[in-house]
Amino acid sequence: MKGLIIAALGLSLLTNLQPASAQQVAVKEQITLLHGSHRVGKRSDAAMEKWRGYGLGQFIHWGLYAIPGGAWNGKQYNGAAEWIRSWNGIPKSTYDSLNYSFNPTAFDAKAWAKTARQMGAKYVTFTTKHHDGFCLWPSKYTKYTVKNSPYKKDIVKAVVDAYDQEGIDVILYFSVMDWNHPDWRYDLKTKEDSIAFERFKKFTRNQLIELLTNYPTVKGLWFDGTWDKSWVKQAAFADELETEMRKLRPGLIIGSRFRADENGKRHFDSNGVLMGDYEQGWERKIPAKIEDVHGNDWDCVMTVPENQWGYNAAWNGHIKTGNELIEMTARCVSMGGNFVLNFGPKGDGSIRQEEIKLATEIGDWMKINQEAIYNCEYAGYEKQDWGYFTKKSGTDKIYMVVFNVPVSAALRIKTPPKTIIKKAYLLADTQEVFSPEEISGDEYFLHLKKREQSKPFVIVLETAKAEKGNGTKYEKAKI
Ligand code: FHN
Repeated sequence: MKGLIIAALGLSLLTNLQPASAQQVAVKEQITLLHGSHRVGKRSDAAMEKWRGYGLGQFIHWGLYAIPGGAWNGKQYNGAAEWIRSWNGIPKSTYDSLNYSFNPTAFDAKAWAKTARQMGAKYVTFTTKHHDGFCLWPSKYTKYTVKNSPYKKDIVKAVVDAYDQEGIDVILYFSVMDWNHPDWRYDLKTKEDSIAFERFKKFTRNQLIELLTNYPTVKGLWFDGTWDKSWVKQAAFADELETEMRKLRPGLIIGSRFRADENGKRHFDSNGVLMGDYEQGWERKIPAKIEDVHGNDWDCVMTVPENQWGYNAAWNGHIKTGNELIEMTARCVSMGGNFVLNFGPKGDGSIRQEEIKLATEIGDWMKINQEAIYNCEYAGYEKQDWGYFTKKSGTDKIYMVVFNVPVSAALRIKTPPKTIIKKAYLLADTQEVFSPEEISGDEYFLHLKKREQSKPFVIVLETAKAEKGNGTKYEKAKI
């Protein structure tokens, strides 16, 4: 069956005759798709459960673009540093020759992994190949790799080993779009384009199988550069390749950016069902409310400045602070997502001081408050202005991650029906307990003793289900 069938097809004809409630019965009928989503609802296996509990991750964008660091011959490029090759200010061939200067003498994968662990990251997404096509592993299928640079050594292996060692799961970033490959096309307009792209598809498949074979401990693949028409038209091929990869690595986690369905729909198929294991569309933005994630798994990837992923020596605009990034982490977890903070190491392989400082600030906070972030989920509590609720999965333990203390120093809580608060205390100091003051049925104030706070803090609520909540004293208004 082709095309979407809308049950209320004659709706527009009836619009003037029907009341609003009758118009709302318009229901989309499901259509049969050959290459749509393979599943409705969340994955429930151990690998995905673990992914769901990460809370905080690290993204690393590193490649040849780190050498110019956002500038060429003293001129600043206005876009994201990793896109500098697309700038007319540089001849493409000159950029492509940067592999002959790639010799990151300060690269130390173990130091990177230590920084990530100290920050509290539970997973890392690492760029094996960005849009420029340069491979940080010695791929057999192209000469444009680290093997043919002065550095020579396999960087992907060093990163995977170092992060494995620190107990941080690794996800490999892979850009399908490849500016360096002669057979890559943005669109397939001629027969020659199609012939070239067939070769490119084979190349892409070989590289992905190579990555999964060379680095068997990786937990997933993070795809990018999949928006061009050439790739969007490959629904059958990409579907088959996804199946092949999943067969090769059971438990492999793949987000919603890999493939389109046969109607060219990306992220969500023509029936509106998520493609892949989690929604990958939250780039530099966070859902405003729980309804926006439609019950799906998701993660948010975030830059420190506005839009710089690769190293840019001249960060400008607003630079996020440690507290802002902690807030984003809590906000994501409160809506069931993971927060992934990007790092763009320099051309020599070292991590810039600003990023080290942020990692330290986040890590210092996480050391005390991580219980409210790891293995936590949406709590089902009404959102309050002071911050975010998270809930330890599988328990009745609720965390209040407090960022804004009101002048009254009273934090409002509205519990879901039939919930009692048994105990409330500060996570950092369990001796500091609070007695919730009932202000209405199911609504309470927690009165803070100190009003001045320089850091976000966490209050734990030990709750339980009960026939009636604590809040029974207040009679509802009869209106
Ligand atoms: O174009 C890329 C960009 O350089 C960066 O890699 C981000 C990371 O999510 N992804 C693409 C834009 O969506």
